[in-house]
Amino acid sequence: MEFYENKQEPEKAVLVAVDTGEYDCDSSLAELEELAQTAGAQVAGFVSQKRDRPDGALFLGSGRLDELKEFCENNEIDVVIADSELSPVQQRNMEDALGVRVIDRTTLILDIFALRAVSNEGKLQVELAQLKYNLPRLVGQGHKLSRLGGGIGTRGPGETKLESDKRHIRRRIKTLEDELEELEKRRNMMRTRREKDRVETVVIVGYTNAGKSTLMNTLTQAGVLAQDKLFATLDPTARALTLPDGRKIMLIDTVGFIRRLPHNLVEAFKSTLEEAVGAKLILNVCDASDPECPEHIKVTEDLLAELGCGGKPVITVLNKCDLPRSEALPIHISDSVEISALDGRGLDDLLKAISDTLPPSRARVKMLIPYTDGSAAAAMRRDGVIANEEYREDGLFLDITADVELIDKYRQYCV
Ligand SMILES: Nc1nc2c(ncn2[C@@H]2O[C@H](COP(=O)(O)OP(=O)(O)OP(=O)(O)O)[C@@H](O)[C@H]2O)c(=O)[nH]1
Ligand SMILES: [Mg+2]
Repeated sequence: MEFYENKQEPEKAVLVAVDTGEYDCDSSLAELEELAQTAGAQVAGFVSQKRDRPDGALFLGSGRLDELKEFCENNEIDVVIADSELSPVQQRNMEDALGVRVIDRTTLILDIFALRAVSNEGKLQVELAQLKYNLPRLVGQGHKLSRLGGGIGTRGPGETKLESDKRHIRRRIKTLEDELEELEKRRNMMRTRREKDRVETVVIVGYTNAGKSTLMNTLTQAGVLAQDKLFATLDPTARALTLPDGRKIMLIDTVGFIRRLPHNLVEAFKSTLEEAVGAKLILNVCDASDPECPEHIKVTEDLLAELGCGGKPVITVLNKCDLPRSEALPIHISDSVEISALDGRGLDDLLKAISDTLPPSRARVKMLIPYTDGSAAAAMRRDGVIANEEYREDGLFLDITADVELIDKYRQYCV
């Protein structure tokens, strides 16, 4: 006898899109399917319609909507997922017309983040993003709220809160923002300490599922969860790594990016994404076997610019080169390294590229400081690690490793 405990049937979903020609509708729908599967749905069909813009009231044209309704009825569909953001009006009208739950791409992504959030900070960030997205959508829905009783798009910490009134939600948003601000302060303190200890940080960013966590694990044995799933990582993880030239750096793994990342999510995750802003070097990891790879690199670059990282050195890491390289990629990409985080090839080149690109922060020099300059000797002693020192006739001789800026200040004493 077979016995299944708590076995839930996957929700059956239809994905709908309006093809306005603004972006590649097919590849966007394929990605939406992956997102839906990640959230636990089974995709039963696709409906797309070419239009100049989505219908203001119904999203699709009324004819296509009727077809969709028939499909939903014939296939016992639980949820319809739109590939763009729906206005509150569109969502309500579609639900009324179709008789099934209707959610949009943003709600789906927020839902996956809610499933994935582990740390306290991650959970607070997702809840904040959900509440901010849902708040304007509660207008005039009144009694309908109780319909949001489970399934994709309704999970996460925000779930029970949805039933309360807007004032309550606004208060909750304020509380969350305050708590997150506290956590951000603590994070900033840790960053300041790292800067004081002069540990340079290198941040791994890139499109979701590119292999960032796998790379982190291969380089540092960090044991970060790496999965063939979208948004496996939400919380940044930092691990120490020693470069071939002996320098110690801090490597940081971060949440993956995706095209048209919900704005509220970028806002909410700003403090964790700001790890990228504090870093000395950025590794933009991409899946070089994916035909969409050039687009993924671009999305990441744009988001980095939005976060204020423009001008920082970036190494484009073409990952998964154990698989055939996508023909969509140009032959030559500047400042790029080909690797496989899985089988380890190219990692030496990557470490060398990191060494070469990271500006040196410490150097070993020999100095002869005249006894008349007591403050120079004191400053060098305070900062540096002394390998050898001698009191000579013409001054204090130091064989010392110190900060390059400090050495520069007393350059005249270098011998
Ligand atoms: N063939 C191949 N697969 C890889 C390689 N690197 C990672 N993968 C696979 O790609 C999938 C995603 O890897 P992750 O390391 O979780 O990707 P990520 O970029 O951290 O993803 P998110 O945290 O979801 O943004 C996993 O199934 C990995 O095993 C590689 O070099 N070659
Ligand atoms: Mg990851």
